[in-house]
Amino acid sequence: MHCKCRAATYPFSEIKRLIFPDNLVPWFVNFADYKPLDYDSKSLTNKAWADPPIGPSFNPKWNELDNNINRKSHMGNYEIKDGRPLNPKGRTGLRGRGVLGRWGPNHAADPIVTRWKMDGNKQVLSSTNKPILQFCAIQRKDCGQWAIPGGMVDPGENISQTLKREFMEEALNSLECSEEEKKQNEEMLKAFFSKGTEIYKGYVDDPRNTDNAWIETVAVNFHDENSSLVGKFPLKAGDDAANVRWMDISGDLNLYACHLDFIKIVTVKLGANW
Ligand code: RP5
Ligand code: MG
Ligand code: MG
Repeated sequence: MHCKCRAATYPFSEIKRLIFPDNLVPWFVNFADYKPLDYDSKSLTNKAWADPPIGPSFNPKWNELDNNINRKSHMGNYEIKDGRPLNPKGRTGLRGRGVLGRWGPNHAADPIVTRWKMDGNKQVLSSTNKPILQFCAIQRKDCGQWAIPGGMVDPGENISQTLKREFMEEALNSLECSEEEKKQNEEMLKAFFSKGTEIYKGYVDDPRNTDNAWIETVAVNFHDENSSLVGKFPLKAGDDAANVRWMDISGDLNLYACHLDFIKIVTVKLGANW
């Protein structure tokens, strides 16, 4: 859960992370030669959703709700060193924020929308004799990997709003459909998104994480048992999703960040094939 964020090259850049052995990840282990690059993407400049650089004029309330920005970590209080929050999972080989807007935790939400693979009845995989579960998967525009249609929590938004908004934007293309269509979808999905099961809350092993900025998420499963609700919706990719489809779940899927870990928890809960 802390290795994709230590890959050699930082996403969308030529920036090279420092590569070092796993035993030197924890901050409490002395690593005198640890001198990683310090990188803030130019894409952060003057963006309303991004913090300013660390400096005398920037005094956020670390580990608290800072106005409408949630700077608390799901993993408890993070340390501050040289004025910067420290990644609670340890060293990543790169200082700064990379492309992440917030110093410290960047809060996301991940809607894991599932249905059974059906051919009249639940399809069972003969080798495991377990029913095949499908989840609504999107292909990310930024890296082409398949993923859960998750997204960042907007300032002042609560998690359940983010879960539904991101699903609608990325899997139903709500940003481009008519107001009428959007209202219909909202109505139909209201009941479905009001009953979810929290699957995971905490750190995400995201390739964009750094020593001073990282992604945390709340992953919630919304299951359509007889495909009578969202299971029969026409999916349409939108926003930062290039494609969308119902994907059969199995242990050998190659998904973005640590999304497969979250999906596995759902298969265990629902007794589905893995
Ligand atoms: C992942 O990035 C989270 O699990 C979530 O799926 C996603 C949020 O970032 P964007 O999709 O907004 O880039 O770490
Ligand atoms: Mg999004
Ligand atoms: Mg997203």
